[in-house]
Amino acid sequence: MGSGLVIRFHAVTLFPEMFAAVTHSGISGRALEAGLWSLGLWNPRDFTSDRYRTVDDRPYGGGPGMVMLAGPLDRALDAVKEAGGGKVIYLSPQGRKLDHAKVMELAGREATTLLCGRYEGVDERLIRRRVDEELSLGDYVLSGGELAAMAVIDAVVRQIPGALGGEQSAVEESFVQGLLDCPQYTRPEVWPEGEGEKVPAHVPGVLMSGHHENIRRWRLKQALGRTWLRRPDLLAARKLNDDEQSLLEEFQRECKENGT
Ligand code: 4GX
Repeated sequence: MGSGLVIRFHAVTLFPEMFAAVTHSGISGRALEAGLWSLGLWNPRDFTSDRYRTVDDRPYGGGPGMVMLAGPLDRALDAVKEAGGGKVIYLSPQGRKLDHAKVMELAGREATTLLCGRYEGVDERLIRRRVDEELSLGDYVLSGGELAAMAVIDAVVRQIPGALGGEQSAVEESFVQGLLDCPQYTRPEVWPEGEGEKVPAHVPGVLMSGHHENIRRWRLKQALGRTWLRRPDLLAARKLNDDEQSLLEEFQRECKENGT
């Protein structure tokens, strides 16, 4: 019986070795070792039968670059389907932009297949027949879908209960609350230290006070203020309670007073 919390990812990719970045390092690497998720890697080159193991060809109509052949990808996706691959997501700038809500949706699925394109993309007929969803990391061009697929994996895996160690919790993070994070500080308390001309900066006093309620309110105020300054679109999409509203107004008043 599955606990419902193990997520099976599959990636169809010409560069399976790139995925070591998520399987061998950091939070996702540890979560893989702990059995919280798995990754199946499928190379379309292994689904060719010609002597050159051809996976691409020149675009009809001319133009620069190469297009990935439908055939090898189709056979690779048949094999993934046989292994219970779930919905097929194609990473491309033509897709809907990935956001926290989509990450949570994927975290609720048992299996997801990530199709990684290289070159100028994939034959459109393969996309029409085999792709359920197209997702983009953002409005810029990567050299392939692999880095985008790994970003998806990383963002989803950290939502699996137990993936974040210790006291860390995915529900306390930025975007869950619909706000940017507050500033963070660590040692030393004054920095830089002993470098003559440079004016040293202090850690905000409230963080040194040990007054937990004041610290909580300062952090919330900073989060609200930074979201207002840098991502007004996020703030417009979020309701503020009375407490939050007055903290934001405090922040805005302080901005005016010190001219920032
Ligand atoms: N968010 N890339 C896809 C191949 C390609 C080229 C043209 C369709 C049309 C990307 C992104 C991204 C690079 C992945 C081009 N596909 N993926 N690849 N931005 O830039 O996800």
